[in-house]
Amino acid sequence: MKLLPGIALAIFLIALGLFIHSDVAVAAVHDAAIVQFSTPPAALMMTNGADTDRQFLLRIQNQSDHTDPDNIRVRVQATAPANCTVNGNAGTSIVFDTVETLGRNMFKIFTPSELTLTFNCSVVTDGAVFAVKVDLDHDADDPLQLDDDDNDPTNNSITRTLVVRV
Ligand SMILES: [Ca+2]
Ligand SMILES: [Ca+2]
Ligand SMILES: [Ca+2]
Repeated sequence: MKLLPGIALAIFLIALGLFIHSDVAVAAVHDAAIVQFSTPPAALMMTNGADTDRQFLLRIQNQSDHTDPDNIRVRVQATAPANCTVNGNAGTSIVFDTVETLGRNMFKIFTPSELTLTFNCSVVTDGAVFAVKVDLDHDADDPLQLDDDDNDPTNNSITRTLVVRV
């Protein structure tokens, strides 16, 4: 019977498929990553009450090992020192918030024109510090900085600081 080897092969392939889709298979790696967060020079020359714009460049990547795409929430949070604001907000505020859908190994670049922040101090204090923090949330389902879906959270968050100079 020439049919038998074909049937045997079909059974083998079905069994292989069941194995791959069973819990025996290695769990997928889920990894959203910040691969670049470029900042302007850390010194921020300011005068009382004047807006100072600075541009940032952010590059993220889906480094998961599974082929189905992931939603990745990208949030940028700024913290202004006393007497100062970022984009008009005092204290800590979210200044950028979006969700990107990325396939395996795909990058997304947020250009400086998308990530321009406006710094202002009514009273400029030499040495005052602004902080700008990026957080990624794999699956876009968790509160800020509380992502619980990523196998490598070390590359999901990064903070840059800018120091005010008079
Ligand atoms: Ca990650
Ligand atoms: Ca999440
Ligand atoms: Ca979650």
